[in-house]
Amino acid sequence: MEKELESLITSLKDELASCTKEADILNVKSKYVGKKSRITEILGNLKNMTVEEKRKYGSLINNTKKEMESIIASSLESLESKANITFDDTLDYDIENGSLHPVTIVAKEVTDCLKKMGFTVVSGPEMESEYYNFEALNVPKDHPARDMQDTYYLDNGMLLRTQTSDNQIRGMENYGAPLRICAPGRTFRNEDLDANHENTFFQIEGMVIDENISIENLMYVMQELLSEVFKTDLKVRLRPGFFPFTEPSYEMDMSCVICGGKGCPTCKNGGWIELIGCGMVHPNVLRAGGVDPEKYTGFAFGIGLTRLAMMKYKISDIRVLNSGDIRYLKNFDIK
Ligand code: FA5
Repeated sequence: MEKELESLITSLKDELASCTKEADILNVKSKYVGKKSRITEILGNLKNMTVEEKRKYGSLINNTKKEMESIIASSLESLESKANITFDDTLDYDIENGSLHPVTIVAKEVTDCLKKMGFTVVSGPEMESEYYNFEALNVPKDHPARDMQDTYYLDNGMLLRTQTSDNQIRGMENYGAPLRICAPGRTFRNEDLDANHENTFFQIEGMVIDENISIENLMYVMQELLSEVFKTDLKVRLRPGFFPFTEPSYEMDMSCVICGGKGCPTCKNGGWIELIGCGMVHPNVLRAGGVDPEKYTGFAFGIGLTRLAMMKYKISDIRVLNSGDIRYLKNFDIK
C-alpha cells in the first residue's frame, strides 16, 4: 500500500511537469484525484478493511490525497504567475520603422480605386504556359508580336509570364461574362536594361466584359485611375498601338515628370513615358475564354505599375526599385 501511494505521487508529479496549459493540469487533476481516480477507489475500499488496517492506512491514504491536491494547486498557481510575466519596455531599442515599397503603394492605390468601380482582384501564376501567355491571346507560335515580349523559357516547358494579360483568359474561364476583374502582379522580359526598362517589373491588368461596352468606358476608367493615383492635373496622350489581343489598340503615355517633358535619359529624350497598353478585346480572345463575341464586348488594359511608381515618386532610374537599397528607398517620404 505505502509503495502504491508513493508511486501515485511520483507519477502525478511527472505528468504535471509536462503540462503547459491550464486545461492539461485540469485533465491530470481529474485523472489523479477525480471520482474515478485510483486514490478515490482506495479511499472507498477503506470501509472494507479491518479495524487494524483502517488504523494503519486510514490517515496515510487521506494525507496522500491531500498532498496530491496541494501539488496540483501549486502547479496551477505557478502557471498563472508565468502568464503574468511583465516585460521591461524601458529598454532603449534602436529599431527603425520600415515603410512600404513605392510599387506596393501604387499597386494598392490602383486596386483600391478599381475595387470602388466594382472590379474583383484576382491573380495568376508567374510561371505560366505559352497557351495563357500567348496563344489564347491571339498570339500564335511564330507571330512576330512574340518578339516584342521575349522572355525566359523554362526547362519544364513553361515560361515566366511577360504580361499580366494571362489573367484575361483565366478570368473568363473562371468567372464567365459579364466580368470586371483586375490582376496586379510581377512580369518578366528578356530586355536590354535602361533607365525605364527592367527585366522584372510589375503590371496590373484590367478587363471588363459586358453587353455594350465601348471605348468611352475604357477612357473613363483610365482617367479615374490616373487622377486617383496622382491627385493632380496630368499631361497624358493616347496614341494608336498594336496588340494582337485588342482591336483597336492604344497606348497611353504620360509627360515625363523627371524633366517636365523636355527630354532626359529616363524618357530617352522623348519627353513621354509609355505607361499603359489598352484596347477593345479581340473577338478571338473572347472565344478563347469561352465568351460569345456576338453577345458581349469588352475592354482590357495593362498598366506598368513600376513605371507608375517612377512617375509618382519622381524616380529617374527604374533599376533602383529592384535594388533593395534601403538608403535609396528611404529618400521617399512614403507613409
Ligand atoms: C502589354 O504588356 C500588354 N499586355 C498591355 C495590354 C493589356 C494591352 C490589355 C491591351 C490590353 P506593353 O508591352 O506595352 O503591353 O506593356 C504594358 C506596360 O508595361 C508599358 O506601358 C510599361 O508601362 C510597362 N512595361 C513594359 N515593359 C517594361 C519593362 N521592360 N520595364 C518596365 N515596365 C515595362
